[in-house]
Amino acid sequence: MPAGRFVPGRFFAEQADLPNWKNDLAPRLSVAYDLFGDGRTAIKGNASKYYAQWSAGWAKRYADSASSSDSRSWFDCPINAAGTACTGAVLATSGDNIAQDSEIGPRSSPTFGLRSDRNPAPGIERTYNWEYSAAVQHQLTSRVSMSVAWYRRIWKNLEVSDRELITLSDYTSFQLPMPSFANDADLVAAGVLDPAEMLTIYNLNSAKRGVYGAQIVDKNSDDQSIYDGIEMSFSSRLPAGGTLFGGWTIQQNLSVFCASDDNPNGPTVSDLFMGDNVANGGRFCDQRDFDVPMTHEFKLAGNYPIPFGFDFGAILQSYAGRERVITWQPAATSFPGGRTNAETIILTEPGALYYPRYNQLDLNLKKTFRAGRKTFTGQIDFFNALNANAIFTQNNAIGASLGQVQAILQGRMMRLGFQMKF
Ligand SMILES: [Ca+2]
Ligand SMILES: [Ca+2]
Repeated sequence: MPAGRFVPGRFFAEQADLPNWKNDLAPRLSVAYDLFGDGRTAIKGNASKYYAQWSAGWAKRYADSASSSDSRSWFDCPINAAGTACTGAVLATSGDNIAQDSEIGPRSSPTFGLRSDRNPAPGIERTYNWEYSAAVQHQLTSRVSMSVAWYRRIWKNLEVSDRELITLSDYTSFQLPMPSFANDADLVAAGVLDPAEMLTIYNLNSAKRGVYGAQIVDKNSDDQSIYDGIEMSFSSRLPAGGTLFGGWTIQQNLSVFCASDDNPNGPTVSDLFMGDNVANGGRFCDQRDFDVPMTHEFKLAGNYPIPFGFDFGAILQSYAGRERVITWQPAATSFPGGRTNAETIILTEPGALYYPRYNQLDLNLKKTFRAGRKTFTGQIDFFNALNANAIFTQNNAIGASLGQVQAILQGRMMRLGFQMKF
């Protein structure tokens, strides 16, 4: 590419084997067996391997050609060295609505236009998971069947970005008291944080400041993400053409993200299940060491024909609230000797705090009628018919906005539908 106004000419050589994943065979094995030979009881088993799905994103992380943006100040006048105001000199180019080079402030980042110093480790393998399941299905009567299923999913070869020039020994610890969370009544009432606790915080030694962003290598690690679930359900055909279905799911996902030695504060990262905040390193990195409860989810759904050709349907769902992870960024002034990096500290233990359980009832009424070869269906739905208002997310960062509600269950909503088939 030829030179532009702000950058010199560019040439990017081919980067081969990015990635070079060989033999990515993903076996899927399933069995089903008719236990008594009468077609009424089936046992099923499954073991399947799934690789992380990537398109161009993986290669893009390491591509030599990178795009970046920069903000420059421009006042249509000769700019001072700091790039904050006019120098006071008035030239013929001042006020001409053209941004001459002498009018543009300095670039804001010394790494502008450069790719990040991040590379894959030689021989890095693709992240995958194994999923196992076992199920029993049984037909109780001619109208009712039930099933019990167990699921387990384990991730392997998880990638960790290692700052190779940074280890835990590059940090110095100090203590700070638990910050005030008195402005969040829910959090106070939950009693999961000890207002008297002294927290150990780590500050990166300032000599390492310059290399914190350098020599980042993505490696396979022993980190784990383990999901277990049990699902019980029944389905039945009611007399007169109705159906009824019910399910109960008990599940738990545990993250074990302890491989990183880059930050003993345990910064937040998304888990591989719901994307909730979990610790990457630090004292909460192994969720198996904490009392993380199983969560329960219930569903009941049915539909039933009622007089005048109407069909009535209802779905009742009950979900456990997601985990609430309270974080804190200690002020720069509280770091002895000056803060090197801003640090986000997770305050709540894994499994300690959850949003409230929420229930949702959806109703619908449907009528189908025919005229000649055409079929018409009219339908009215009420989503969240009870207008429940459960809290989905709150501000979880210590500060003036802690506890502020950010999202709730969508309010009651009616939908009218009409369908014609011909
Ligand atoms: Ca100008
Ligand atoms: Ca490291």
